Amino acid sequence: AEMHYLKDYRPFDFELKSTGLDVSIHGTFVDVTARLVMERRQDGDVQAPLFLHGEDLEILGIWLDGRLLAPREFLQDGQGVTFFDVPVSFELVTKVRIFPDTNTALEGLYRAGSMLCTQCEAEGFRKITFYPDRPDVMAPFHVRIEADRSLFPVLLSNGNPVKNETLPGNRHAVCWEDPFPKPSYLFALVAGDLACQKDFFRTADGRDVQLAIYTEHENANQCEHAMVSLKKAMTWDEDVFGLSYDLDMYMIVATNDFNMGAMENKGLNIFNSKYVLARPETATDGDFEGIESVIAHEYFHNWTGNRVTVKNWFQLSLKEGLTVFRDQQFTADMQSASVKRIQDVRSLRARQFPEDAGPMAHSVRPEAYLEMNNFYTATVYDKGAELIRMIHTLTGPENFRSGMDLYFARHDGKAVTCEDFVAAMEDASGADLSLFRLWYAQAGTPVLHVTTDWDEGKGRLTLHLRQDIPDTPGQKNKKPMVIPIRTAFFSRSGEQVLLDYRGKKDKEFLLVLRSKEESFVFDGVSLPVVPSLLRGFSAPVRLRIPLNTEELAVLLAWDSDPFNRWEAGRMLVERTFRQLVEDHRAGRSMVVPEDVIAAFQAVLENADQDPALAAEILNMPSEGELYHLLAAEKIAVNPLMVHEVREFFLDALARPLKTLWERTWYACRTQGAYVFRAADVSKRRLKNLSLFWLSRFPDTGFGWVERAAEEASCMTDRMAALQLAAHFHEEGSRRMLLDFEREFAQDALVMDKWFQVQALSRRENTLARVEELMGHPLFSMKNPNKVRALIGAFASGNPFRFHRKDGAGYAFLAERVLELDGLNPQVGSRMVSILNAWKTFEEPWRSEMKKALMHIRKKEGLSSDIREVVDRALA
Ligand code: HT7
Ligand code: ZN
Repeated sequence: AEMHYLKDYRPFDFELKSTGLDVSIHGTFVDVTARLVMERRQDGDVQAPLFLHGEDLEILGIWLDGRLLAPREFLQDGQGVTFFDVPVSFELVTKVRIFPDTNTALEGLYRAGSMLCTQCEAEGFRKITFYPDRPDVMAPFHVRIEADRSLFPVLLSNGNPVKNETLPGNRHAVCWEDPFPKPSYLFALVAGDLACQKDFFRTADGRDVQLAIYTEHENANQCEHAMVSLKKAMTWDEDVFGLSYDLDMYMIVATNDFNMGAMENKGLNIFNSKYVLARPETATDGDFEGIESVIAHEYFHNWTGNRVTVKNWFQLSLKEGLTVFRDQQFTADMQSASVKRIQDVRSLRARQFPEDAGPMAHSVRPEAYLEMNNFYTATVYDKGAELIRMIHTLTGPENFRSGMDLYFARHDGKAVTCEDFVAAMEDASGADLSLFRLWYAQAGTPVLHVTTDWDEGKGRLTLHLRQDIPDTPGQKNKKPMVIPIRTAFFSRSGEQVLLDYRGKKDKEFLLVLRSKEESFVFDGVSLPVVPSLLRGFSAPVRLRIPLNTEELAVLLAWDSDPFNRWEAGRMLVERTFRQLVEDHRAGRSMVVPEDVIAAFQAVLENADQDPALAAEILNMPSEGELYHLLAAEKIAVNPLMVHEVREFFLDALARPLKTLWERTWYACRTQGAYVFRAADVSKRRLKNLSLFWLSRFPDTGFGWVERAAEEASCMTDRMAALQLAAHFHEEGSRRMLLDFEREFAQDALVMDKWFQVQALSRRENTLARVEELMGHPLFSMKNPNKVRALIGAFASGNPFRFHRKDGAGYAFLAERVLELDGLNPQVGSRMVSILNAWKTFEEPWRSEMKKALMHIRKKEGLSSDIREVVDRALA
């Protein structure tokens, strides 16, 4: 593999008129015949040779306009095949053999249990056949699949089925036609013995669309929630964006072997079964939420991604940022908007901010990549969604909708760029987004410094704003960005006050910072006020504003923006934590101030007003989140110290609130059958948060966990209790874990949870237990869900036990990464990224992490996926 640069982008010199695929499935191999009708583009390089991508393909024959080519008539290398002499218009037929059974990378065509399925994004189609495997080459597809009828009764591809054939030797074939021209990354094929759940959806203009969810037979009864979610998503996209589905069939296939969450192949989504299968006895509220949002995300791609696709992979955020924004809005409408926003921002800070501050930092529209699979990142997805959200804020909802309409009117059926999207928004809204475009090009999280000046005599308040954008690898001295800042003010007694800004009286303002520094002046401020800035997290920046405990307590209790209530709680916790860290380092005794405790006590006392929000506010930052907090302030992370200080802080907060937590636990017990609905979800969250706090008390803690486990009647409650039990002594958890294992040994997804709770245990011997569990008959390094459940959960979800001072956690991870390098580099690369933050740690952790990275780098023939990450981490 070689580096790819955005600046080198050139359109393809040929036009692909149509693609015909004939896929013949046999015992250990699959033969793929591709029929490509092509024409040289007159506006291109008329001398250019024809290059088709192709990797790991065994050539059986190549025909140009019906003539079998001799091997000297083309040139094959590791990347593909080149033809130096092709006519202006021609038909090229290639026949190749591939081996899905040995494809452990799960990219291209691979075996997943008893079925065969594909994953082509980003550059996997080239492992199926020779092809211009780039998203700006689109064609209508005609696909014929042939296989043994008993082993593979179900044969699926994109579009509509047009023909069935019965063949000799118990074989059969099905033909599929996809009338919408598409790039190769949206191709899909599935063959297997699958159960099918059917339903239908009537579109706004009265067409009936057949909906079908395919699973293994034993899971056929677990698709209802996915089906309901799909219909909700279809309705929502019609209501909110006026977008209807376009084919006669919408199919979803669930597989246990999948590298990511799901894939939006045209008309035939392929899903990690984790995001399809659910019932109350086996799935948690989190699982139900995940399914609803991923089903919606993939469905929304039909317009933002498929009908309008990307010109090249540098534009990935064009479809991903926009589709994440759409799925976020959908979930906000279906569930609780404030909780959704809080959770998304929390995840942005935990995943994207560190990425933006680390060795893999890249802009939302990256400039270069070695391995495209490494750029399916929090930056492209989640920061990309924040950019769309800022455009939404800057233009307003109606203009945003007009911008979307214009975007589709201009670009339907085309492969376009992020710039095309911004231009459509600009043209439809009349807003000037010229400076805003920098967000797509500049990496790094801006720091927004705010100071206030109150002239009591004049009744005038001035906000001084300044932005600093940190240097990132390859980018220095950046230009100021456009930062939309939703702003309001509160009196000390919690009233939102009416102020005068540029002659206009209002209770909320949208301030837009466009330069490095700017001051905003408000009049009519006769009493002291508390500013509430960046409401709803209106820009992905780090806000630095000196508010004292009293002011934060006002916002925590009274802010009319639920997000900023939560944010005030966070600021309070973070400030207290930093103070405790300083005390700890200076050898002073640590004290949690009474007014901090009182502020949180008030939240708990009033929890019944908004249980969902209270649960978010009272859910304290994890150790991992605290590492990031320190790293952002350039304080080297000492995992032992973070653990000790956090435990001290939690104890100090738990003690005075004990009876309140007991009351809350009882008050949140729900009666009746499990229903996945917002009100019940938030009660269960608050109940299980109570249990978390109650479990901390040394003498009574385990009793609470046992009681909760006994009366748990849905998986949400069972997992909450089991996770807490797993932190206790061997005797405490062994019995529960054994019972759980016996009950669910047959259910792969539930067993993932079983592996995960043990990997997340705070017990001292967790690393040894994780190593032991690798030998469990149900564990497999070849299954990404298992790797994530055990190794991923341990290394990224259990920082205290992973970051051992002796480096044993890192050495363990390094060996797993080397193993994955030979099996599944995509998953291996995600695992090794956990070490990217090594420079933010204190010694000896820092050197031990570096040592693990160097050990990995020593391996010869390292995959491009892992090499790119390791090289950048060590650069
Ligand atoms: N667009 C899909 C991305 C995806 C993917 C990328 C690389 C390797 C495997 C993959 N599986 C799915 C998923 C999405 O964003 O909807
Ligand atoms: Zn997506």
